Amino acid sequence: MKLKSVFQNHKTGPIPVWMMRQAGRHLPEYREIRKKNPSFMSLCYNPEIACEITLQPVRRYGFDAAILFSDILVIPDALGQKVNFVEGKGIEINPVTSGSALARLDTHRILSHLQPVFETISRVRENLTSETALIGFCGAPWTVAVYMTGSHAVPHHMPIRSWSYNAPEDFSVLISLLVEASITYLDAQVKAGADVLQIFESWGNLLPQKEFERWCMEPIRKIISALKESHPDVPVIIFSRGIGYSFVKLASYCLPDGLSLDSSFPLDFARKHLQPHVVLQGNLDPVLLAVGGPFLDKAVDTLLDELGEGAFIFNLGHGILPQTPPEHVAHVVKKIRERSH
Ligand code: 1CP
Repeated sequence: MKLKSVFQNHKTGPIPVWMMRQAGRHLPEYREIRKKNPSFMSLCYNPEIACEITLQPVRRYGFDAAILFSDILVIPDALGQKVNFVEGKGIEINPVTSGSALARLDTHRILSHLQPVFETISRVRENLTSETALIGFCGAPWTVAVYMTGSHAVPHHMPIRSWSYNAPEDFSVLISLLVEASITYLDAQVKAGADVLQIFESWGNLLPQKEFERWCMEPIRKIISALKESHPDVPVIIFSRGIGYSFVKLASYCLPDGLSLDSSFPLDFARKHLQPHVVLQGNLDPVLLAVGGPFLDKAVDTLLDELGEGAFIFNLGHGILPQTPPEHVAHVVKKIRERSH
């Protein structure tokens, strides 16, 4: 398995490629399924359809990894906080913003509620060749909490920011609960057949350093160290965006096997200071992938020149944009295959 061997050997070879949010809205075959299924959450809980959607980009592009079709918000949903995706509006969630509201969350339902997701993983694994990795995932506790508190749509993300400053002890109960839920969830994903795990800390950029350490780094460290005890051979990648040099601390404190860099991260620094210690993934600008043309080719070349000699997985700096023409994706995959075999 090309993608796993990058972690095992930590050396050059053919560069594996996959793309964040590869299974979803940029693909006409996904949009076709979505038209017939108005509820996004029920797609996540339908193993037959979720398996098909997971396989679609692998079939079309020959990626080296499939990423489970699901969402980071199945965790709040499993905890009993109803989550809805409303077309044109985004995420609707009944927010939790105080210690007393936490009593409404039920941590005992994680495994039973998410059974269909584990079933999807087993089905996907059965349908992939041994060459293709299956990536399981969850949101990091802070990022999931941003949505649980309804802060994603509020200026300055005030609900979560003020709760975590005003009542850190109360807020830490929510974070601890999410640490435990994430460990249970990821452990079950591995048992169902996930080969690699990725933790998405999409909102770590909101925090000053001390708060980043407390609410992002510490919880992620706990999750990774628990998983390493039961699954030492399953690589864990952390995706974070907009955190700059905090990536260095994140890597040395949380000990992930891989770091997924956002598009703003300087490649020369990454090569010199991160790549000797950890597999790097990223970080093509998703906007450039949507735009296409000679600048896209140039950026792919630069990325391969800078990071392609070390332990590297080609990816984007964030998810594929829905308007991305599939031909641009196919073109980039072809280019990488030509340069690295
Ligand atoms: O309308 C639709 O069809 C739903 C669109 C969609 C899809 C296809 C959402 C809603 N989620 C997903 C799938 C998804 N989400 C996957 C699996 C498929 C794949 O990656 O190919 C994964 C890994 C995610 C992860 C996810 N969901 C993150 C972390 C990564 C990131 O992009 O930063 C986050 C923050 C979410 C929340 C989410 N899910 C969906 C939306 C619209 C959002 C909000 C994003 C935002 O805050 O802007």
